[in-house]
Amino acid sequence: MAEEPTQGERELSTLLPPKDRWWERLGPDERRWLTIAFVWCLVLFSGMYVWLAVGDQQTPVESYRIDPFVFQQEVDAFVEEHQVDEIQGAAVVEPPPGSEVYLHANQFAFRPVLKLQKDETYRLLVSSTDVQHGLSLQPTNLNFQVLPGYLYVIEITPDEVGEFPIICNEFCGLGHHVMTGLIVVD
Ligand SMILES: [Cu+2]
Repeated sequence: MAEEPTQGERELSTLLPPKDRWWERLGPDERRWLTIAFVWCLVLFSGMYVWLAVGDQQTPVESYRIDPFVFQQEVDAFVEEHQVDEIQGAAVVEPPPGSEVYLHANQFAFRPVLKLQKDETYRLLVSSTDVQHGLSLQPTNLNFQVLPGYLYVIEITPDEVGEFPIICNEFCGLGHHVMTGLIVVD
């Protein structure tokens, strides 16, 4: 019969490292899958830099601080100067090609409706005058945060003719689900 370890021996055994190899070696399957997962991590990680260089998906955006009141006044002046039509109460604006165009996000619409020319580069000046909104241009995958107090200048060059709805993709209140806008490219 083995002797019971004494109290002293038992205490000492918790302070010393366990003897020999106490873990089990990875099996071949585990080793294979870990290798695959690790290599895949490296592929995805380097993919970020590859797409940055060749993906052509970085939209140039500048941002500035702006007083919401000033932005509202600039939008009003812009609409007054270039309005050409009206759709369901919303002003339709046709700014000169290559100019600065305003887009105002406000509960619960993006104003005005913009008529742009294909292959012309515009500076899209976007801001909000109440709460945070999300500008999502459909069906392209362009998404921007729109915060009050900040002016975002997004350089866009429409390369397709058509109607491009804008939807708000940041919950902004009870009317969020009806918050839309429109860009028409001729
Ligand atoms: Cu919203």
